[in-house]
Amino acid sequence: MDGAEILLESLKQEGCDTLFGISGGAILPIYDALGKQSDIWSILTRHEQGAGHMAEGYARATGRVGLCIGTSGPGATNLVTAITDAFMDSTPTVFLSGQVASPNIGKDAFQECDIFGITMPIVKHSYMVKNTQDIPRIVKEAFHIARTGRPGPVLIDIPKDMGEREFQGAFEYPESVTLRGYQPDAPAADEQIRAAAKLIAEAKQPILYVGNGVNSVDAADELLAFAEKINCPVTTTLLGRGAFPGGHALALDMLGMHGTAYANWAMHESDLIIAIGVRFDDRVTGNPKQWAPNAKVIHVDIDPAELGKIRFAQVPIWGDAKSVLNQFLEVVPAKTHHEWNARLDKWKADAPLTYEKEGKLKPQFVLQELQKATQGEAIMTTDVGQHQMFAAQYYNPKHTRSFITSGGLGTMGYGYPAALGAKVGCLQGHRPDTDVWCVTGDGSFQMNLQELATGVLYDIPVKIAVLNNSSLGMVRQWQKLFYSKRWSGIDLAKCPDFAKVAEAYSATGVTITHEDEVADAIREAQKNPGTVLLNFLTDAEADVYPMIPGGKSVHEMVVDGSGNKIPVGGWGKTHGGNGNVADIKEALETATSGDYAGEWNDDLKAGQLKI
Ligand SMILES: Cc1ncc(C[n+]2csc(CCOP(=O)(O)OP(=O)(O)O)c2C)c(N)n1
Repeated sequence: MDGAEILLESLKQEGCDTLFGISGGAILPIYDALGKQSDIWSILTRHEQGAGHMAEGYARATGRVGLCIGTSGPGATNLVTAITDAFMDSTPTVFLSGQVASPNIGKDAFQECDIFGITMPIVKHSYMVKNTQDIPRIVKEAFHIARTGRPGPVLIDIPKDMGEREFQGAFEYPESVTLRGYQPDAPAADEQIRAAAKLIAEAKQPILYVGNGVNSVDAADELLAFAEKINCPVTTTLLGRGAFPGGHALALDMLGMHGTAYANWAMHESDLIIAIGVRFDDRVTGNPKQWAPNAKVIHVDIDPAELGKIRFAQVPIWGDAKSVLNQFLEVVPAKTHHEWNARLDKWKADAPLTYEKEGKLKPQFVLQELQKATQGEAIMTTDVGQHQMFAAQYYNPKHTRSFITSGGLGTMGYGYPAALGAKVGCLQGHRPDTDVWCVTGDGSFQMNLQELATGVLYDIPVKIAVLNNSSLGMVRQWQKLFYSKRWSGIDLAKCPDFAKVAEAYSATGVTITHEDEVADAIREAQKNPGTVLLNFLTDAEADVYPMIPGGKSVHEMVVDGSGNKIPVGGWGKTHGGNGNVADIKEALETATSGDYAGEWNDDLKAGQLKI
């Protein structure tokens, strides 16, 4: 066998069924071997970044390790965004990069670049193959590292001659891995579990704050059982969507910058935060000094570096969410919190998500219709921007691994390739018959729309909803709120006609301008067996609310941009106010003075921003 055949045999031993990538000079030996086999589905993408996000989407939807390949030099550097994205969102992935032949390394050879060095800060681990016979061990270790502990990307850089060189010995794939100093799955200490149980028993206003760590170990069932056992409300991060069923009586939905008012208020009022698989991200905490001031913290995380990183935890627990939740279920007695939950129910009723209904087609309305049509059964991927936040707010995935978005890096161009990867995972039998929708913006979609060719060529039927507001909407919203509407670099009015673009790639494209066309368009797309792009021409003035400005606290939350809904009798009361408009205006005035002066725009100061 030559090195390339050894590599493919090793990948098969790992159970790989799909690889996304683009060929090139240095990786030719591996593509040559790929062409001679049919066990691994080799999907040729149109850009290496697309391939990387497909591997991520595949991994996030299935829980398996996503596999991606690119050639040396520009092929490898095109992978860098996807590798960073996988690193930030702890997505189990292996990236194979071609490298120039060993004798040429360090000589500025054609398409040489030090991808090993470039990616050093953004991988969980990396390898450069120096001996063909090392390939099975390297592959075994790479997959083990990618999927265990806090998952993440692993790079294997393969010089061209390593793929070509013959190896005379018998192929042997290691059965197990032992890596000195790497013991990622230590069981949580019993004393910590007992200490947590004590805090839970004492708490009167607890809240479960859960994130990707729950989805990534498929611990949604355990979370549901535990939340119900201790009668504790649950709020999820952006990447935690799907970890807890939307619509459940204990669901507070997403928290943070664009989270629900009731989730943020509940967090502020809580006396105990049970944080599971979350990292107290700044989009959640805003100003960490003012965040949840009265709460003790139990923090469960598979990565000990996260414990106490942002917020001191009275009980830090090093362990994976599934095992720790099972330990909690054994040890923690059942409880009720009637008074606390009744208060939260009132807040939910007083301050639901809402939006201005008048005028042009609203993106929120499209999401509501998508929710109705799919019943939360579909996998939804998103890009980055306002549409991402609307999707997180209005789409309630029924299942774990069903809301796939770029959270940490916030990568525009992620959504459609990630959707293709997720759908490939479904087609490969890991989640058969699951529909995949990509909700994207007109800016984001243009960053990787070339992958329509991949979707159509390989018959990967993803449905795409472009919420087309002819602008970089999220940037526009910030310029509206914080830069006195000095529009700069946001106008996408010269967008192509996306429906025609879809047709140019032999997909189906439809443009929708009115509310009454939305439901039918979605239904038709669901019935269509191929790739469908729905180009929704939406209102550019529809902004994302609630909003807690970056670095600020819940006191500065703008509840509703439309002026339709003020949380009367709501949270303001608990803070000595009367919960009415004046109360909220006062909060906004605080936001425009002192430390915050100059950050809110003139409209807001003049009281013209409707609240
Ligand atoms: C690759 C990349 N470049 C720039 C940004 C900064 N950014 C964040 S949101 C956004 C606008 C997104 O516009 P669009 O995709 O049209 O979505 P919308 O906000 O209009 O829904 C930009 C430019 C980013 N997140 N990613």
